[in-house]
Amino acid sequence: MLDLAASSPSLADGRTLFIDGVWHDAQETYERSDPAGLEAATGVFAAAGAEHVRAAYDAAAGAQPGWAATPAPQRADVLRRAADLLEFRVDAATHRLTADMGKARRDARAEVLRSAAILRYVSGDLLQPSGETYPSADPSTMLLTVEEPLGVVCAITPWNFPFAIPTWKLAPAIGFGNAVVWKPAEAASGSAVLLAEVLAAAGVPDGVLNLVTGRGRALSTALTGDPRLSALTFTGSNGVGVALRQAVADRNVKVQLELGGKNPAIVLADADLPYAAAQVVRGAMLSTGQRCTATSRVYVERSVAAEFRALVRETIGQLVVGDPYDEATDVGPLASVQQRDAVAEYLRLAGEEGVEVVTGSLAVGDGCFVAPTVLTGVRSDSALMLEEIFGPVLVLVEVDSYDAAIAAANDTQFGLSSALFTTDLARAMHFVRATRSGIVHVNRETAGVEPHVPFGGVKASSSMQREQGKAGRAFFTTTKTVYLRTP
Ligand code: UN1
Repeated sequence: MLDLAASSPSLADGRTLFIDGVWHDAQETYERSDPAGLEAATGVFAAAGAEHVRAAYDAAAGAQPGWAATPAPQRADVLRRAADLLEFRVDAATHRLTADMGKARRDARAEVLRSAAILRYVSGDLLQPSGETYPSADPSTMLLTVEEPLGVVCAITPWNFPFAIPTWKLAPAIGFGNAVVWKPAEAASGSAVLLAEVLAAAGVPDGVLNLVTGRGRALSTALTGDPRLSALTFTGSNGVGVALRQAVADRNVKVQLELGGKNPAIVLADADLPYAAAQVVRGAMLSTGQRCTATSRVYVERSVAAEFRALVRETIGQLVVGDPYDEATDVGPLASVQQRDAVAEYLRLAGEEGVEVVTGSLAVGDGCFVAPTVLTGVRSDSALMLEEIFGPVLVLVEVDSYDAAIAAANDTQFGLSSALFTTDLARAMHFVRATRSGIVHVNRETAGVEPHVPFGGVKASSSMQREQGKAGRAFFTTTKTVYLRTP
């Protein structure tokens, strides 16, 4: 187990590479500042080079066989201890998460606790049945399957869920006996250091988890090119995801990509409108809209559109936007200056296209703050309607019928999550079948997931290798078929 006193990471001097159980610095560093007040520095991080990535693969490849041979109940204990430790450090982790990318404190805390729940789920799953037995055509043969780890896994994780997404990749990857090389997004670096510290202190052996902080673009060849790589798991943009897949396409590397979304909600005239408005606003605006599951289009039946608009405006008016460290805040800043600029570009386009602002503003606020904004009168071929904005921006569309709504909702390159608000059971059942998305909610917001069920999308949203639950287990393992008999 790591001796924390002798070797602890430091955000002050950039000792943030965790390789083979030791914290290292690097010649190059990068600094991060607090998106809530850009002048405040939050840490200095080591910018790993290709040599660090190679050392991480060396460590992972060396440690993996011993870890795979460790009995599953023992691996389960390590993950359960990590859950306990993370809960014990929930305040520090929450603070780190907010400092990294500005998530409002309540949501940040809930995310840290979600990570603990994921660790506990995987810990429990490790004691569930593994493999199957089958009847054989040969009466002397026993025919069975055993589940085996893949080997060395590379995890590349985004900044929008600095704890939850890495945990739902690392927990099953490590739990089922793989070793990991982990590259988190720069804007999640502080949280990554804390999570790695927790996993090490819980007893993940040296070399089984290796953290390389740094700049993605500079490291991608080293991360994807290593011949010891067995599986690649990535959550982030479509552009990067597709490039990563191409980088490993001529080798047998298992690939799991969770990419963008443009998630629709449909509100029918028979829905509970105040409830629907509250759910749609949550789905669109919490986490400042920076979720691939965020609601970004809402289709409302014309007969209730005026009432629904008024309810949405009123609900958004009640959101507390501001200091993410304040327990009362609902919506914090965007995660970084780059993210603010990307969202500002869509707002500029909205101005150029002359769309109507239902509530909010087309101007960015101070620093990384953008007001929760609802637009209407957007053309169906506008980038605002087609592309993932990843900010607190919702497009509202009036439709004549349920049929028109579902056709429009499905008319997108993405297919992650979708929602229908209705009290008509027949419509709800139709929607569950007809919506083209990996996740469907009836009378619930599009965002939010539970750790024990599969997560992922269809079409451009995913490589269709689901994460979490049994699907996560299936991704991080492979099956060996055993024909067993005596001579
Ligand atoms: C959630 O909705 O709580 O990057 C999780 C994302 C998704 C996770 C969403 N992969 O936003």
